[in-house]
Amino acid sequence: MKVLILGGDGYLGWPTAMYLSRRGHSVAIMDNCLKRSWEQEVGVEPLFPIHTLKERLECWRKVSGQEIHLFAADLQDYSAVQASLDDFLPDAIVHYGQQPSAPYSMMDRDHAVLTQVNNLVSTLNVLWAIQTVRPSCHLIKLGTMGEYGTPNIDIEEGFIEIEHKGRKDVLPFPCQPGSFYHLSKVHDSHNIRLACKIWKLAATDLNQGIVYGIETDETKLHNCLETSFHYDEVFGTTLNRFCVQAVAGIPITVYGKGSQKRGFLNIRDTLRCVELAILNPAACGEYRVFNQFTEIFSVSEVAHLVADQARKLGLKVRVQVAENPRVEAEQHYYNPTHTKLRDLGLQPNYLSDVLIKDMLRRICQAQERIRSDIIMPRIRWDGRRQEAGFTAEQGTPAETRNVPVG
Ligand code: USQ
Repeated sequence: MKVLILGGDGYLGWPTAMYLSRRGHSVAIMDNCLKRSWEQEVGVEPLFPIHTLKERLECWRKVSGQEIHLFAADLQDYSAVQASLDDFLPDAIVHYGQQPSAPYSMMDRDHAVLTQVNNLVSTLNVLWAIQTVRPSCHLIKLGTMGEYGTPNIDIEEGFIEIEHKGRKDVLPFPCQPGSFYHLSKVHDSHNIRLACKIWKLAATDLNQGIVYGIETDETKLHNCLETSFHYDEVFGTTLNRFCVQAVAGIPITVYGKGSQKRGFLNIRDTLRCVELAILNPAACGEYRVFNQFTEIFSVSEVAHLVADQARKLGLKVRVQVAENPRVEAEQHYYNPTHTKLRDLGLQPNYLSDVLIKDMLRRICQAQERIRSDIIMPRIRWDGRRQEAGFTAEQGTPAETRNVPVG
């Protein structure tokens, strides 16, 4: 199949491109490396050095013998999007090409606006380009479990049957997202659903949980193929951040009570879920939603799972409750359905002690690159300035960092 990956330079987009290329699909990437400029803007960088996209593609050609074509285009540039689709004529588009960070979207007005304009315009451009150039193309859009928020009822996969005043209907599941980033994904979902209805497009919205992991079978083939693993407060997410904190000797930052529950999945399962969606496309005119995660943990459970394994490696580690920079429910009911990808054949790679230990060992190899100044949270959801301060202590200086044994 011909698959176009939007945002193919990112943490998930790049491994997905290689994974599909290795399985015989004809793969192209569209990316203008905007994410790298956002990283520079906020002064952060991935833990492992990341090569330029051109170098990555060249390395992939040498290592695998496969070609991944690059469209170096901005998704906000409609004529470039349309021209790329016209040139490549994809059977499926996997859309990761968005501003992916909730904290970034909450920094201030400008970042909230940038996030929503960038994310909404990119998706609208993709929808219009599909409708104009390639209406048979299946859109696979990365949404988020954060679209639903944390309601006091079970979360369904996209839709819920409601009985109201004696009448019944199946309606989109109510969304109560907690950041301008998560809200951008809700707006996207509405736009995609409308496009499927009026233009008979086919789309799958993958409402993904928190992804963890450093490696896939393809990133391991050469150090030039590694993916951009973040641990900073802006682009890093829970489990990945906690592993780096454990190695750096910085107390693991559990925000608030730590009873916030979320769906998690291994980066390898993200690739498999996307593949399953591609191989089992939505029908013409169908908008469907899959909840894409494999396990539920509270933030505090994740912190302790990481701390236990870190201690077994001889690392000195402490789990510390930090003042919560976010405005979110810290104690809540959470029982989302997630059967559709399992029904298509997903066999999850569950979080294991071995996997956490492997992550910690791998991070230890890059210990000297860990910057403790980019870990502690400064972006507040309540709009107050960062000077208001947080109670968790700052990281230890480099010379007193953790030294692993074994
Ligand atoms: N948290 C901590 N300590 C930290 C970082 C986060 O306790 O050092 C807590 C947060 O307060 C929150 C939870 O962990 O309750 C999740 O935060 P996160 O930063 O791991 O993830 P989030 O900002 O929600 O967003 C991430 C991805 C996003 C994806 C989403 C799935 O960046 O792209 O859509 O996870 S979900 O969380 O299910 O909405």
